[in-house]
Amino acid sequence: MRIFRVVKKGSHYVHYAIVGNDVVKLDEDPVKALIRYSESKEILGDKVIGFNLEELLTKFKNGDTRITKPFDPIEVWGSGISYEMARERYSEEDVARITGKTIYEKVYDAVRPEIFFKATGNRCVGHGEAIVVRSDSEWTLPEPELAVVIDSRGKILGYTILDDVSARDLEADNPLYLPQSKIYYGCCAFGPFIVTPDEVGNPYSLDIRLKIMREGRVLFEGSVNTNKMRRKIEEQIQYLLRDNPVPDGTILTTGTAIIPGKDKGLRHGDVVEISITKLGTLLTPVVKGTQW
Ligand code: DO4
Ligand code: MG
Repeated sequence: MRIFRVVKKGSHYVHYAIVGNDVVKLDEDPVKALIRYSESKEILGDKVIGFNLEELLTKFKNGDTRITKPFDPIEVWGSGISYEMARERYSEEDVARITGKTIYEKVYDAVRPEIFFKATGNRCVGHGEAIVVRSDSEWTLPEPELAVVIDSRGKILGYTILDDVSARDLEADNPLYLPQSKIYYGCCAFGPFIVTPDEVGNPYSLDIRLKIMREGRVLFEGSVNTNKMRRKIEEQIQYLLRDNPVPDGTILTTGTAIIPGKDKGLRHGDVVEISITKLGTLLTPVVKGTQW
Protein backbone atom coordinates (compact mmCIF):
# COMPACT_ATOMS: atom_id res chain seq x y z
CA MET A 1 0.00 0.00 0.00
CA ARG A 2 1.09 3.57 -0.62
CA ILE A 3 -0.45 6.62 1.01
CA PHE A 4 -0.59 10.15 -0.37
CA ARG A 5 -2.53 13.32 0.38
CA VAL A 6 -4.08 16.12 -1.62
CA VAL A 7 -5.39 19.48 -0.63
CA LYS A 8 -8.56 20.73 -2.32
CA LYS A 9 -9.44 24.41 -2.69
CA GLY A 10 -6.39 25.29 -0.55
CA SER A 11 -7.75 23.98 2.76
CA HIS A 12 -9.56 20.65 2.53
CA TYR A 13 -7.14 17.75 3.08
CA VAL A 14 -7.94 14.27 1.76
CA HIS A 15 -5.80 11.15 2.26
CA TYR A 16 -5.72 8.36 -0.27
CA ALA A 17 -4.22 4.89 -0.35
CA ILE A 18 -3.26 2.86 -3.38
CA VAL A 19 -4.06 -0.73 -2.52
CA GLY A 20 -3.21 -3.09 -5.37
CA ASN A 21 -4.74 -1.38 -8.43
CA ASP A 22 -7.35 0.56 -6.45
CA VAL A 23 -7.26 4.13 -5.21
CA VAL A 24 -9.11 4.36 -1.87
CA LYS A 25 -10.20 7.59 -0.18
CA LEU A 26 -9.23 7.00 3.44
CA ASP A 27 -11.85 7.39 6.14
CA GLU A 28 -9.24 7.51 8.87
CA ASP A 29 -6.03 9.18 9.91
CA PRO A 30 -3.20 8.00 7.58
CA VAL A 31 -0.94 6.92 10.48
CA LYS A 32 -3.81 4.85 11.90
CA ALA A 33 -4.31 3.35 8.43
CA LEU A 34 -0.60 2.44 8.30
CA ILE A 35 -0.85 0.83 11.74
CA ARG A 36 -3.98 -1.11 10.75
CA TYR A 37 -2.26 -2.25 7.56
CA SER A 38 0.80 -3.39 9.55
CA GLU A 39 -1.58 -5.50 11.66
CA SER A 40 -3.17 -6.97 8.50
CA LYS A 41 -6.47 -5.24 9.29
CA GLU A 42 -8.88 -3.84 6.73
CA ILE A 43 -8.29 -0.30 5.45
CA LEU A 44 -11.29 1.99 6.05
CA GLY A 45 -12.39 3.93 2.98
CA ASP A 46 -14.15 3.85 -0.38
CA LYS A 47 -12.73 3.07 -3.78
CA VAL A 48 -12.40 6.09 -6.09
CA ILE A 49 -12.92 5.78 -9.84
CA GLY A 50 -10.97 7.80 -12.44
CA PHE A 51 -8.41 9.42 -10.11
CA ASN A 52 -5.68 11.13 -12.18
CA LEU A 53 -2.62 10.55 -10.01
CA GLU A 54 -0.20 10.98 -12.91
CA GLU A 55 -1.33 14.56 -13.44
CA LEU A 56 -0.83 15.37 -9.75
CA LEU A 57 2.67 13.87 -9.81
CA THR A 58 3.79 15.69 -12.95
CA LYS A 59 1.88 18.99 -12.78
CA PHE A 60 1.31 18.92 -8.98
CA LYS A 61 -2.25 20.08 -9.64
CA ASN A 62 -5.47 18.77 -11.08
CA GLY A 63 -8.09 21.54 -11.16
CA ASP A 64 -8.42 22.82 -7.60
CA THR A 65 -6.66 19.72 -6.23
CA ARG A 66 -2.95 19.86 -5.34
CA ILE A 67 -0.64 17.14 -4.02
CA THR A 68 1.08 17.85 -0.68
CA LYS A 69 3.09 16.05 2.05
CA PRO A 70 1.47 12.69 2.91
CA PHE A 71 0.71 13.71 6.51
CA ASP A 72 1.87 16.12 9.24
CA PRO A 73 4.36 14.24 11.42
CA ILE A 74 4.55 15.38 15.05
CA GLU A 75 8.29 14.67 15.05
CA VAL A 76 10.93 14.16 12.38
CA TRP A 77 14.37 12.92 13.52
CA GLY A 78 17.58 12.44 11.60
CA SER A 79 20.46 10.06 11.75
CA GLY A 80 23.83 11.11 10.38
CA ILE A 81 27.13 9.78 9.07
CA SER A 82 25.47 6.45 8.39
CA TYR A 83 27.22 5.87 5.04
CA GLU A 84 30.93 5.45 4.55
CA MET A 85 31.08 8.46 2.19
CA ALA A 86 29.66 10.72 4.91
CA ARG A 87 32.72 10.08 7.05
CA GLU A 88 34.57 12.48 4.74
CA ARG A 89 31.92 15.14 5.22
CA TYR A 90 33.68 18.50 5.04
CA SER A 91 37.09 16.88 4.74
CA GLU A 92 37.93 19.83 2.48
CA GLU A 93 37.26 22.23 5.33
CA ASP A 94 38.47 23.23 8.71
CA VAL A 95 36.16 20.83 10.54
CA ALA A 96 35.92 20.71 14.32
CA ARG A 97 38.13 17.96 15.78
CA ILE A 98 38.10 15.93 18.97
CA THR A 99 41.37 14.26 19.94
CA GLY A 100 42.75 14.61 16.44
CA LYS A 101 39.79 13.21 14.47
CA THR A 102 37.11 15.29 12.78
CA ILE A 103 33.76 15.08 14.55
CA TYR A 104 32.44 13.13 11.53
CA GLU A 105 35.23 10.52 11.60
CA LYS A 106 34.78 10.26 15.33
CA VAL A 107 31.04 9.53 15.16
CA TYR A 108 31.56 7.18 12.21
CA ASP A 109 33.86 5.02 14.34
CA ALA A 110 31.83 5.36 17.56
CA VAL A 111 29.28 2.87 18.87
CA ARG A 112 26.71 5.64 19.34
CA PRO A 113 25.25 7.04 16.10
CA GLU A 114 24.45 10.68 15.50
CA ILE A 115 20.73 11.24 16.11
CA PHE A 116 19.30 14.76 15.89
CA PHE A 117 15.93 16.44 15.94
CA LYS A 118 15.06 17.55 12.41
CA ALA A 119 11.58 18.99 12.05
CA THR A 120 7.94 19.18 12.95
CA GLY A 121 5.15 18.79 10.40
CA ASN A 122 4.72 22.54 9.94
CA ARG A 123 8.39 22.86 8.86
CA CYS A 124 8.03 20.14 6.20
CA VAL A 125 6.88 20.48 2.62
CA GLY A 126 5.71 17.93 0.07
CA HIS A 127 6.02 17.09 -3.63
CA GLY A 128 5.85 20.27 -5.75
CA GLU A 129 6.27 22.54 -2.72
CA ALA A 130 9.29 24.75 -2.07
CA ILE A 131 12.23 23.85 0.14
CA VAL A 132 14.00 26.86 1.63
CA VAL A 133 17.55 28.22 1.74
CA ARG A 134 17.83 30.23 4.95
CA SER A 135 18.23 33.96 4.36
CA ASP A 136 21.54 33.84 6.32
CA SER A 137 23.03 30.83 4.49
CA GLU A 138 25.28 31.04 1.43
CA TRP A 139 25.79 27.27 1.18
CA THR A 140 22.75 25.07 1.59
CA LEU A 141 22.63 21.54 0.18
CA PRO A 142 19.92 18.95 -0.31
CA GLU A 143 20.49 15.61 1.45
CA PRO A 144 18.58 12.87 -0.38
CA GLU A 145 17.70 10.17 2.11
CA LEU A 146 15.62 7.07 2.69
CA ALA A 147 13.30 7.74 5.65
CA VAL A 148 11.13 5.44 7.74
CA VAL A 149 7.78 6.14 9.37
CA ILE A 150 7.63 4.28 12.69
CA ASP A 151 5.11 3.66 15.44
CA SER A 152 5.82 4.50 19.07
CA ARG A 153 7.51 1.12 19.60
CA GLY A 154 9.82 1.56 16.62
CA LYS A 155 8.03 -0.73 14.19
CA ILE A 156 8.50 0.39 10.59
CA LEU A 157 5.12 1.30 9.11
CA GLY A 158 6.42 2.67 5.83
CA TYR A 159 9.21 4.26 3.82
CA THR A 160 9.45 7.59 2.07
CA ILE A 161 11.88 9.87 0.24
CA LEU A 162 13.14 12.70 2.46
CA ASP A 163 15.32 15.72 1.76
CA ASP A 164 17.25 16.70 4.90
CA VAL A 165 17.99 20.21 3.56
CA SER A 166 20.94 21.60 5.52
CA ALA A 167 22.67 24.97 5.79
CA ARG A 168 26.12 23.47 5.50
CA ASP A 169 27.99 26.72 6.07
CA LEU A 170 26.38 27.11 9.50
CA GLU A 171 27.07 23.48 10.37
CA ALA A 172 30.71 23.77 9.27
CA ASP A 173 31.22 27.02 11.14
CA ASN A 174 30.53 25.48 14.56
CA PRO A 175 28.92 22.15 15.61
CA LEU A 176 26.82 24.11 18.09
CA TYR A 177 25.04 25.67 15.12
CA LEU A 178 23.71 22.28 13.93
CA PRO A 179 20.10 22.95 15.04
CA GLN A 180 20.07 26.22 13.09
CA SER A 181 21.55 24.45 10.08
CA LYS A 182 18.93 21.71 10.22
CA ILE A 183 15.70 23.15 11.64
CA TYR A 184 13.81 26.06 10.06
CA TYR A 185 10.77 26.54 7.86
CA GLY A 186 11.15 24.52 4.64
CA CYS A 187 14.14 22.48 5.90
CA CYS A 188 12.52 19.16 5.10
CA ALA A 189 10.62 17.72 2.14
CA PHE A 190 9.16 14.23 2.04
CA GLY A 191 6.85 12.15 -0.10
CA PRO A 192 5.12 11.94 -2.48
CA PHE A 193 4.14 8.61 -0.88
CA ILE A 194 4.54 6.58 2.26
CA VAL A 195 5.09 3.04 0.98
CA THR A 196 4.53 0.03 3.23
CA PRO A 197 7.35 -2.48 3.88
CA ASP A 198 5.66 -5.30 1.89
CA GLU A 199 5.93 -3.15 -1.28
CA VAL A 200 9.49 -2.01 -0.61
CA GLY A 201 11.01 -5.39 0.22
CA ASN A 202 14.69 -5.17 1.11
CA PRO A 203 15.45 -1.56 2.16
CA TYR A 204 19.17 -2.21 1.61
CA SER A 205 18.89 -2.58 -2.15
CA LEU A 206 17.40 0.73 -3.23
CA ASP A 207 18.98 3.29 -5.57
CA ILE A 208 18.85 6.87 -4.33
CA ARG A 209 19.34 9.50 -7.06
CA LEU A 210 19.73 13.23 -6.73
CA LYS A 211 19.55 15.88 -9.45
CA ILE A 212 19.87 19.61 -8.93
CA MET A 213 18.46 21.54 -11.89
CA ARG A 214 19.37 25.16 -12.61
CA GLU A 215 17.83 27.13 -15.47
CA GLY A 216 16.72 23.91 -17.16
CA ARG A 217 20.18 22.28 -16.97
CA VAL A 218 21.53 19.60 -14.65
CA LEU A 219 23.88 21.30 -12.17
CA PHE A 220 24.63 18.17 -10.17
CA GLU A 221 23.77 14.49 -10.41
CA GLY A 222 24.67 11.73 -7.98
CA SER A 223 23.50 8.33 -6.85
CA VAL A 224 24.10 5.68 -4.23
CA ASN A 225 22.59 2.35 -3.30
CA THR A 226 21.31 1.79 0.23
CA ASN A 227 23.49 -1.34 0.36
CA LYS A 228 26.25 1.18 1.22
CA MET A 229 24.48 2.10 4.49
CA ARG A 230 26.75 1.19 7.37
CA ARG A 231 24.53 2.10 10.32
CA LYS A 232 21.56 -0.16 9.79
CA ILE A 233 18.06 1.29 10.12
CA GLU A 234 17.18 -0.96 13.09
CA GLU A 235 20.23 0.31 14.99
CA GLN A 236 19.27 3.93 14.25
CA ILE A 237 15.70 3.31 15.49
CA GLN A 238 16.99 1.61 18.61
CA TYR A 239 19.10 4.65 19.53
CA LEU A 240 16.31 7.08 18.70
CA LEU A 241 13.98 5.28 21.11
CA ARG A 242 16.48 4.93 23.93
CA ASP A 243 14.90 6.75 26.90
CA ASN A 244 13.10 8.89 24.32
CA PRO A 245 9.40 8.16 23.72
CA VAL A 246 8.21 9.15 20.23
CA PRO A 247 4.66 9.28 18.93
CA ASP A 248 3.13 6.97 16.30
CA GLY A 249 3.98 8.32 12.84
CA THR A 250 7.42 9.64 13.77
CA ILE A 251 9.76 9.96 10.79
CA LEU A 252 13.41 8.99 11.05
CA THR A 253 15.61 9.87 8.09
CA THR A 254 18.57 7.56 7.68
CA GLY A 255 21.41 9.79 6.47
CA THR A 256 22.95 10.83 3.20
CA ALA A 257 25.80 9.55 1.07
CA ILE A 258 25.41 12.03 -1.78
CA ILE A 259 27.31 15.20 -0.99
CA PRO A 260 27.40 17.85 -3.75
CA GLY A 261 30.41 20.15 -3.49
CA LYS A 262 30.93 23.65 -2.15
CA ASP A 263 30.10 25.13 -5.57
CA LYS A 264 26.73 23.34 -5.75
CA GLY A 265 24.88 25.28 -3.07
CA LEU A 266 21.17 25.69 -3.79
CA ARG A 267 19.90 28.95 -5.25
CA HIS A 268 16.47 30.49 -5.54
CA GLY A 269 14.81 29.03 -8.66
CA ASP A 270 16.68 25.68 -8.62
CA VAL A 271 14.71 22.44 -8.68
CA VAL A 272 15.75 19.40 -6.61
CA GLU A 273 14.75 15.97 -7.87
CA ILE A 274 15.21 12.90 -5.66
CA SER A 275 14.22 9.40 -6.76
CA ILE A 276 14.37 6.18 -4.78
CA THR A 277 13.58 2.74 -6.20
CA LYS A 278 9.98 1.73 -5.38
CA LEU A 279 9.28 5.06 -3.64
CA GLY A 280 8.96 7.34 -6.67
CA THR A 281 10.31 10.84 -7.30
CA LEU A 282 10.15 13.89 -5.05
CA LEU A 283 10.40 17.21 -6.93
CA THR A 284 10.79 20.48 -5.06
CA PRO A 285 11.56 24.01 -6.23
CA VAL A 286 13.96 26.07 -4.12
CA VAL A 287 13.27 29.50 -2.63
CA LYS A 288 15.60 31.77 -0.69
CA GLY A 289 14.68 32.62 2.90
CA THR A 290 12.44 35.56 3.17
CA GLN A 291 10.69 34.82 -0.14
CA TRP A 292 8.69 31.76 0.91
O1 DO4 B 1 25.97 16.52 11.61
C1 DO4 B 1 25.84 16.21 10.47
C2 DO4 B 1 24.56 15.78 9.89
C3 DO4 B 1 24.68 14.46 9.24
C4 DO4 B 1 23.59 14.17 8.29
O2 DO4 B 1 22.58 14.82 8.22
C5 DO4 B 1 23.77 13.04 7.36
O3 DO4 B 1 24.79 12.33 7.42
O4 DO4 B 1 22.88 12.85 6.53
MG1 MG C 1 21.24 14.18 6.56
